[in-house]
Amino acid sequence: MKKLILMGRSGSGKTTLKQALNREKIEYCKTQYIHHGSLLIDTPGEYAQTHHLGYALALYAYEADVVGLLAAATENYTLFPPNITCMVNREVIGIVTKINAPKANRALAELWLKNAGCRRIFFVDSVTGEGVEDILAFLCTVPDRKPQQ
Ligand SMILES: Nc1nc2c(ncn2[C@@H]2O[C@H](COP(=O)(O)OP(=O)(O)OP(=O)(O)O)[C@@H](O)[C@H]2O)c(=O)[nH]1
Ligand SMILES: [Mg+2]
Repeated sequence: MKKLILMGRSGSGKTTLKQALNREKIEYCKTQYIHHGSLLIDTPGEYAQTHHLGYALALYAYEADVVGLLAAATENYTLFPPNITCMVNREVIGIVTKINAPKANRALAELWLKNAGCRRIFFVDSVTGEGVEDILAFLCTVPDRKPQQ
């Protein structure tokens, strides 16, 4: 499977999504440092929220096959500037979390992620599990490669 690194502000749902993808018990646990697992890399939101730590995230992306930018459907502004995806040379997907929360605005979060440069967007509720299989199926796909001559 492809390894996914999760990035986004604190509270956007990175750890909860990690637990859902790993089929672990869903429980709140503040991320204090980067967790590097076999399928997923979970990062603290403060890395995305602090200018100089953002460069560390860009470097850490090399450890993964795919970068996941998270935006909760409840967020009222975005951290991601336009075309931020060009900072990394990995495929970048957008993940909208908390899609069933009261006052969730999926469309706005999707727009922010597309504006950041994500072409493919997933929609999840990590607590109910909705949409989690779609991400797992994507991580299982092997990119088409031309046979070597
Ligand atoms: N309903 C719902 N709640 C969610 C979802 N994702 C996260 N939450 C809740 O949002 C809160 C914060 O989630 P975390 O997964 O800890 O957020 P995080 O991005 O890992 O935050 P940091 O570790 O601080 O960077 C928790 O109380 C979760 O239960 C979701 O998809 N749906
Ligand atoms: Mg966390």
